[in-house]
Amino acid sequence: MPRVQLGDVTDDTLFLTFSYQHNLKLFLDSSLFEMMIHQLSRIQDLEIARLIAYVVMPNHVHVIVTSCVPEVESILYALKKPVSQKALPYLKSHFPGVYEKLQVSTGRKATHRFWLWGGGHVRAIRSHEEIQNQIKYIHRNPVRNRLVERPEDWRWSSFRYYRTGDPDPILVNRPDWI
Ligand code: NI
Repeated sequence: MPRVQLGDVTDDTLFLTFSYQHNLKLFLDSSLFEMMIHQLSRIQDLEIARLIAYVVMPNHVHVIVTSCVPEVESILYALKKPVSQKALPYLKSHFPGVYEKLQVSTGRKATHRFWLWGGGHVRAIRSHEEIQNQIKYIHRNPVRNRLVERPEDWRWSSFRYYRTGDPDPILVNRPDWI
């Protein structure tokens, strides 16, 4: 994972992307999406990071956060670990064929891995303009991937909050200059 130096004004703002094992579409029903959404809201409650925008896609997640901790790894860990702990048993019982595909062998031991190995992609966002562009990028992701026709039709993003102030499913920290 690239090291990101935190500390300057907008340097605390991070664009995080992480994918599921083998880039599979693992978010197969609303329970799985809700596990990720729940964890996004948890990192705010735990004051690990403040959410600015997010989208949960069937095979990856994009999040823009303002970090409240010095280590990016802590944010990623807090977001990913609890989700895989819940999602793996859920996939095992509801989608056993998919669960089987997640098996990886580490040395002699076979295990199942939910997240793509390697931590994901982390980038510091350096300007207001860039934050604005990345928020648009995130919100349009489901449209670009032809999942829905309009960004507001995708339930698992912060778009509706930006458009209407609707805090469901998560209240995010919309910068006041947007
Ligand atoms: Ni994407």
